[in-house]
Amino acid sequence: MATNVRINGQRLWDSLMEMARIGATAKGGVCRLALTDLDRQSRDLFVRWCKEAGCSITVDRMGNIFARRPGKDDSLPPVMTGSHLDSQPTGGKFDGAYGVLAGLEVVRTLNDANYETNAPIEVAVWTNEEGSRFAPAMIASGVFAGVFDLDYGLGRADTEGKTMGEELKRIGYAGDAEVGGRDIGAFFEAHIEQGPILEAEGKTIGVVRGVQGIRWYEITVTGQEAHAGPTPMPRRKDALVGAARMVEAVNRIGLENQPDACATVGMMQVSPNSRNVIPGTVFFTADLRHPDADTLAAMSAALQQECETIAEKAGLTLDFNEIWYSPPVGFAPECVAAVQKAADDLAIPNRKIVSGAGHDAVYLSRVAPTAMVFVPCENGISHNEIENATAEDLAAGCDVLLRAMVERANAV
Ligand code: HGY
Ligand code: MN
Ligand code: MN
Repeated sequence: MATNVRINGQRLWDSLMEMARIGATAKGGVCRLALTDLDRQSRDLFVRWCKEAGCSITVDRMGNIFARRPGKDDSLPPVMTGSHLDSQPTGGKFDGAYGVLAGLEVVRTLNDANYETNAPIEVAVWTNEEGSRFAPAMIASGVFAGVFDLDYGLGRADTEGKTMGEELKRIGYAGDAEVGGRDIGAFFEAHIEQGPILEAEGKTIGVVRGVQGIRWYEITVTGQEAHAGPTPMPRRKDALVGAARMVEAVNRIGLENQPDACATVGMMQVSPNSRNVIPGTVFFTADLRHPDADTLAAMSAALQQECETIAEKAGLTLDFNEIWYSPPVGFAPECVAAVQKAADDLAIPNRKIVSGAGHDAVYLSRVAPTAMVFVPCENGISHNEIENATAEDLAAGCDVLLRAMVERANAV
């Protein structure tokens, strides 16, 4: 492909802004939870755009969407890119949508250049990457990679008991294509960094060489509901006081494993949640992360031990469940090299980086040579409605994605 071919940055930006109108929030972000009507609307828009770009569309049984642009030899495994369109409840307009629409922009640019790659190109939308409405995260790419079986994936329910299978049917994206089990030549995902490193160092491109490990927990603490007035302090079995000590332990374990550990409690439900009743039951989640598997395992053991000790001392019962483990992954050297070469050839300031966030690329890396392209986001803020990125950085990342994909699609 001619070295002067560039993606159309304005077209990419306009597509992002149009997509951001679906589920737009007052503070400039998006709320587009997986498999809601807003998710359906975003999927419909993507599918329409891809058909307009001449792609064929396949939807599999987990609702993953694949827009395919033929190559010279359609029997070759496709070079794939993509990300997700579902968002956090107070999410940003770039998390996920950038990777999907950067993939579409690659297709549009190849069309403009009338350029045909050897291998076909596919742009994917992975269902429920965020893990916000349905846990765990990255579940549909996980089924695609054989990490979770299909029934487990379709059976995952939200807090109202609605399952992914039911919701996929309801929004019309319960496809009939088998999930995974096919060869993929390479997978690339473009994404905002969602952290502060690239911006702080003045780098436009992150050449992502891997993703840190993640462990998720669901923890229930049970004490005894009682009257907030007549119940003497020494007689109380206060589930919220116990849970509060456990939340402090989560944070402390994160701080004790610096500089790389992360530890977060993001959800908490207190029952009966009445101001003059001693809480009898508290449910909360914990999210531990570290690039090193052994350290992450040690953090996990320490958390379980601390929770058990806190519960025993306070006369509470504890239900401690690890519901998800995503081990640290290293990406394929040939794909990382393709991203590195593209950034260098375009003379774009870049650095190698390990992703703090999970991405569908984590699971794709089990079934295809994989790498990611990061671009900075303002103040490193994401999973927040103020999430922002510049059109220039987003275009630069898409140009790198284009070149890396074309290199791999012609390498066969
Ligand atoms: O949790 C994550 O890292 C991703 O945003 N789902
Ligand atoms: Mn994301
Ligand atoms: Mn996210």
